[in-house]
Amino acid sequence: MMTTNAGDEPVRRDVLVIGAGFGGLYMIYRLRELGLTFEAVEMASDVGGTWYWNRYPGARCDVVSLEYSYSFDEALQQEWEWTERYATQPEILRYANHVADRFDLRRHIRFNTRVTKLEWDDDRSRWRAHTDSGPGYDVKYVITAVGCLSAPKPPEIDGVDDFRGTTLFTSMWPHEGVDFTGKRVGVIGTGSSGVQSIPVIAQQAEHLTVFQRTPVFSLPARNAALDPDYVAEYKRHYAEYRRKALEARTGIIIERGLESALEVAPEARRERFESCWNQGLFACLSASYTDIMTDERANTLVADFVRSKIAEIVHNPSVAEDLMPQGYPYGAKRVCLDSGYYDTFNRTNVDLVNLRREPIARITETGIRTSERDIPLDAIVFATGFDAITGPLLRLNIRGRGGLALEEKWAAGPRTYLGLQTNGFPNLFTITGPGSPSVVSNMIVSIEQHVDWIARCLRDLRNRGVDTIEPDAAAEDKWVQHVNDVAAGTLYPRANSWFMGANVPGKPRVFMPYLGGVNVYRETCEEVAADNYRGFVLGTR
Ligand code: N01
Repeated sequence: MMTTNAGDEPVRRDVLVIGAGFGGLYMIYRLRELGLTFEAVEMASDVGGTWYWNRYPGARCDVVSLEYSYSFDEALQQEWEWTERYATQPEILRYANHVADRFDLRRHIRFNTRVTKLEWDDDRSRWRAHTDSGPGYDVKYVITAVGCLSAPKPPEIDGVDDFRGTTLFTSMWPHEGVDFTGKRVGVIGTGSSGVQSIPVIAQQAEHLTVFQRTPVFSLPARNAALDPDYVAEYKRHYAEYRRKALEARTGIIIERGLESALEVAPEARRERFESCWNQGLFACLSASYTDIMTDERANTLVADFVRSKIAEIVHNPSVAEDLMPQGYPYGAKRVCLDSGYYDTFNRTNVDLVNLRREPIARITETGIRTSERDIPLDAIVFATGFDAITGPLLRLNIRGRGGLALEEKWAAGPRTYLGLQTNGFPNLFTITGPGSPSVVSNMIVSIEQHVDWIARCLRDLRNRGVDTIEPDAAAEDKWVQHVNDVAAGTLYPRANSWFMGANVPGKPRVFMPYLGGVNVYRETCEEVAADNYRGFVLGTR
């Protein structure tokens, strides 16, 4: 039961969980089985994490609902009814709330509470957590479940505060919604959030101006209502589908090509690409042949195919040209799944501003000033992204052994062992941290795997009377090298993506997720645990 102490006395527990999104909720569920004392804190006023905050119009998942859901409870997966192939944000948030209620998780969570500092006390081998309201915590273990895309990036444009119209961020959308009827709206940013919100805003607004710096590759989602017979059949074989997802590289069931794109006849290749375009699965094209993400020539074939589709859909050739991504490999920036994105630019109430030709000079009281003109607006939507993966961790202000700051240790990029822990910061676990598959996988598959591993680890430590666990420096170095080597063997590092930290000025350019595959990664984690936590130092006081 969640309790808080009176006054400033820290609450003493075995474990503190930070975050009550999908990672935090499942961690709570597992911790309760272990019989450890614990509590969770969440900065929002309710559960759901990314799905609590990102309520912009058109927000939905781009992994199919039947796969983007927990597998840990058979009754839950049988009884929960998804209504669409790709669930909307409100439906996913209802699901998170349902899980919290069904398993009675809410009573372990202190809401509206942000962790402001975490300090390791070497003498006591415990963490002290400070919060922005109420007492802090004195705990043996900290488990961060803060997500990878939860620290919005400032827009880095002059004059944001001068604007007298409505300023909105996709990552912090008002709960009551926004009515754009009769309004002149500007959207800055064309990543997943922009690509999803632009078609919906265009339908409501009097006029929409899209400010695009880098065009993205986007595929039609082919979203539709789920057929009850299909769902019933799928659920009859749920265990098999879950197993297939675990065995897949991305934790998403997808048919992977076994040939090189360069070795097949152009007609057969075109057919394969067309089939992917029609399937509405974002990983389909990159998995269509073995070398799409490793050979520039193979990659260009896909990129040309998508560019040809843009040319087919968008009527105005110069707008189509502006929407075509150039200069970076297909898939190296996160591919989007859309519902009518390119078509939206055929509407008479939508304009595209190519910021490569006409950069934003500043935001004024009445709109956006580019290098060429003033564009008057009633509302500006910032779909400008996140300080991804490390941002949510670094803002916890973590101090490890000897007071070492995590930002200092990670000054040249994140360093972890298996993405689970970092040397010098004992008993601190990270769910879907840098160096794990995280954002290049089905997040829920990766979350379940990490939570299960951490729960098993905590049980083993208790049974063996171990007080501290942290990676051995050499094992960590080796893992970081491995993560870098795997990325270097692909085309991913060749784009200025948030995977690389390239969207945040001054952030080190390192490919942060592990690209070795969730299947291979899971086996590695299992082997490490079975081999007496190989590469970790287990300490007793
Ligand atoms: O953020 P982004 P996002 N001036 O970083 C532009 C997940 N997600 O919130 O590319 C002008 O992708 C920036 O331009 P550039 C998903 O993993 C999932 O859209 O830096 N433009 C870019 O166009 C996704 O990848 C779902 O040149 C500026 C855009 O803003 C991740 O979250 C839905 C700018 C930011 O795109 C992040 O997506 C939504 C500036 N100063 C999100 N600063 C689904 O499940 C930035 N930009 C479907």
